[in-house]
Amino acid sequence: MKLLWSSRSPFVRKVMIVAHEAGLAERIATERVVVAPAKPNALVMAANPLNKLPTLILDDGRVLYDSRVISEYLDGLNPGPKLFPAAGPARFEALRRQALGDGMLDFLLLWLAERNRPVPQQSAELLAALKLKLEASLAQLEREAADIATTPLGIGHIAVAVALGYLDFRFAVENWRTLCPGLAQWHADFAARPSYAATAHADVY
Ligand SMILES: N[C@@H](CCC(=O)N[C@@H](CS)C(=O)NCC(=O)O)C(=O)O
Repeated sequence: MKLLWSSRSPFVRKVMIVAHEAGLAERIATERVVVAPAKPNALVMAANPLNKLPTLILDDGRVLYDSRVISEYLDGLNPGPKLFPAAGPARFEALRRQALGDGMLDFLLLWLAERNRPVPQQSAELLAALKLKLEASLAQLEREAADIATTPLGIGHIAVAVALGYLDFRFAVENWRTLCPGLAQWHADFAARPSYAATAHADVY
């Protein structure tokens, strides 16, 4: 299978961490592509009308997107311990935590795009709202840090770790560790996993 891939994309990192944790990374060929909302990439568009990474092209030509769908697909290929709990409260807690990590990435990408506009065109109102959402999300995660540290590894952990990794990559100035000491401790442990080290972001074009 082939993954349309970028070392700058946190959602790509998320599915690659899943692939490593599921023991499937070597079965995935990666093709580096550059995407931007205002510059549709013809190769990506041919497979995914949303022009988004990650996009996974299966060996029989079927295409899967987005990171949630690809992650659950890869998890299903792994006969070992599951990253998506099968049912019940554990499943919905993992899915909610995934939604929180993914949602943080959604607003961080919006924030990055806003920050990259010429200063006179930037919306101070939007930037303030994004900062408020970041602080609220981090406060929520800090309240959950003990539970995150003690529940079995799942897709929620991976999504949260990727969001924190993206803060380190693009928003280091926000200094999230000072707000979240408990979360920082858990993240340091998670960052020691080979899957996290193998998927580190890089600004390669
Ligand atoms: N909900 C999607 C979000 C994916 C996403 O926003 N990907 C970004 C790169 S990190 C992208 O492809 N942006 C290009 C565009 O929006 O045209 C997922 O979970 O995969």
